[in-house]
Amino acid sequence: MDVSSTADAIRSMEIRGAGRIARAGASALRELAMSYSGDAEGFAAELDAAKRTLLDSRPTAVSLWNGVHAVLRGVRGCGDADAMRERVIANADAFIARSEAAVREISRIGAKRIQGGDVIVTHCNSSAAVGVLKEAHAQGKRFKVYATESRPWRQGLITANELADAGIDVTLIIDSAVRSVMKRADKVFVGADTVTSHGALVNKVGTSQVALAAREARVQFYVCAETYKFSPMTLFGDMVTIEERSREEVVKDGEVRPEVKIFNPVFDSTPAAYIDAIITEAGMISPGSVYQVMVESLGEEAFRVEGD
Ligand code: RI2
Repeated sequence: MDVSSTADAIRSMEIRGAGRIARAGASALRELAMSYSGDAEGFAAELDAAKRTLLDSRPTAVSLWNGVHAVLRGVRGCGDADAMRERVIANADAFIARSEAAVREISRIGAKRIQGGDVIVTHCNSSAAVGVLKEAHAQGKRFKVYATESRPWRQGLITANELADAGIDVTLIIDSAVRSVMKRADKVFVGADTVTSHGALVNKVGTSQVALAAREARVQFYVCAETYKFSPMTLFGDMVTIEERSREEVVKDGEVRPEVKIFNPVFDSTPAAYIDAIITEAGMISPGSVYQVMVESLGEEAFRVEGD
């Protein structure tokens, strides 16, 4: 898929999930490199425009930003167009492989936190969190999962189907039932769109309510996040932009009077204090260790990008 169709598919959520959009961005840049036949200067300009198009598609998940910058790293210093092309392709392949390997490693590490008989809550649809649950089940552990519906896109149905396909005992609940089931829960596993340098989690709207209910019920709250979901920009005080989407996603035409305003934020922020641990491919870390792990795994170059 080329850059503009990839950006369209990300914007319309045909391609969704923080990890998936990052890999899709990387492979669109790879495709651009494969098909480009002009000189180095023209290539640099095209890559720059492609970067903007991809980053403008959805604003919140830093995975896309980190993925795009990982692919473009070092390309400008390559000299001619052929060397630049090779660099983009090698970077894209490395990023995609690293991203897929990270989900497998998170699944392996996270599965150790699950015990037979556990009652687990998850929110929305995270491939990292689902990976943990599927791995624990594959290891023979038997547990129950409550999956929230996750209005308005209802990604919870994807989660419920994925878990049911794997043979896991799963119950779908509406979002507002989360506090009712939390009383019988042992653990929460959710994914991440962005983790800030001070350990706060930006994830699907409603995650902070799940965390609040978990804290009240003294239920452990785990975040499953590849380290490329850690945001270097937050270290310099940048705020994470919370995407807002259209009213049509919440109500159909004619369902409410036109003067009724609709607020449809896609993500929310859960403070570090509500998080027991973040399960990454580099290990299970406390929210307070995000900065150190971020520097080690993203590399210092990730902090030196200008103009974004
Ligand atoms: P993985 C999703 O966002 C959800 O918020 C989910 O928790 C997060 O991405 C991470 O997903 P959306 O694209 O990368 O559905 O773990 O808005 O798959």
